Amino acid sequence: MSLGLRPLARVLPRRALFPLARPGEHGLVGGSFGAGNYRKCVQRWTLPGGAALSMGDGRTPLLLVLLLRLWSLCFAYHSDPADGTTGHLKREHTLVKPYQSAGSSERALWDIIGNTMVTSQQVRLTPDQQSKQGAIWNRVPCGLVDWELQVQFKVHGEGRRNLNGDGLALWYTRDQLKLGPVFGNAQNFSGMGIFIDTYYNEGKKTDLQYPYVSVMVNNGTLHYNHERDGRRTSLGGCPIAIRNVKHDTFISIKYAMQQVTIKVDAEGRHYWKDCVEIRNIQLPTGYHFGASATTGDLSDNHDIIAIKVYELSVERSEEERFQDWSNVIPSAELILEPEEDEDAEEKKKHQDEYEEKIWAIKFFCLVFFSMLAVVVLAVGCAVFIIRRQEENRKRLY
Ligand SMILES: [Ca+2]
Repeated sequence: MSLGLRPLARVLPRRALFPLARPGEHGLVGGSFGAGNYRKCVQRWTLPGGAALSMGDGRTPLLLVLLLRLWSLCFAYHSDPADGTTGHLKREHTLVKPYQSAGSSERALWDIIGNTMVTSQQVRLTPDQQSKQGAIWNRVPCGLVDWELQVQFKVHGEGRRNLNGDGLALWYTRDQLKLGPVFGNAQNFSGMGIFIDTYYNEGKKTDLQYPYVSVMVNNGTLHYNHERDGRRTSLGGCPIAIRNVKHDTFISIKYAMQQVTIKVDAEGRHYWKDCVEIRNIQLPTGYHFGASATTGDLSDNHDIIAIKVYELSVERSEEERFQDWSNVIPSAELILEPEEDEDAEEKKKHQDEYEEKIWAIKFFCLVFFSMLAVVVLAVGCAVFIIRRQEENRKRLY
């Protein structure tokens, strides 16, 4: 058996291979086999760059049998319903070059706020400058029950490694166009945020590698703690090396059958890599997709190159198909650390700061009064000596 570099298209539908073969067009539209399963299966049998393994000429029947067998194994292995069966691009939720759908006109599909700038090459959420924040929001509410959000982006800047910040966030939320401290969006949001955090605020207290992707689902009651990188409210995530790389980064967020599946292509190899899967997440229809970013003392350019949303078709029961999903309250299985712990830590921090200040005041008082005593003593001695000298002088006369 010889291993040659031949495309799988000989035995598989051309349409199915297209997602991997076209740079920048990851997982576009699946055929009857399903985009997700196709992608996984093709990945297992492709080399970097999209070349596939096959077994030479003149043995097509055997080749067919083996490949079909492998194909069936692949399907059996990836039978997770959350992968969906088809994916259809939804143009009303799509943002691509030259971004004619973004702006303030009545026909625009995307609104921009804050320091966001739209050029022909990217939507720059923030420039590489301190204290900036901006966002872009899809005006059209999403009526899809099962969907996939794919975002192509780039994070780059002049700052040295670990001297950059703060990152960007991708959103599926009820409210939009509100600037705030959560990567440029408002606190206590309702919906889901995917944070691509490029600076570790917790410092040495964290064992995570940054930049780090994390997921948060909120019903409006949770508070994102920026100082702790939102660890208390994070549902999971993965590290992702994205900053100052030559190629663009891709992230796929699938929401299907109440499961969120995140995959990333951060190495420029047109290859999805698993990041995290989180089950039992409830999200309603009718929310908005968006992206936001922020900078603080440290900064970066946070650029969105493209946003694409696909409708996923999954097997659902008759009841589910006619269910109204718009009233679902966002929820997830989040095991919160006791609030008191965070408060206690905060109180201890304040107590330590208070004690440090008191000690500094005491030290200052001690030094000041010591010096004052020395001066008074010196003056007293001087006066005493001068008087003695004067008395001696009078006695001599
Ligand atoms: Ca952070």
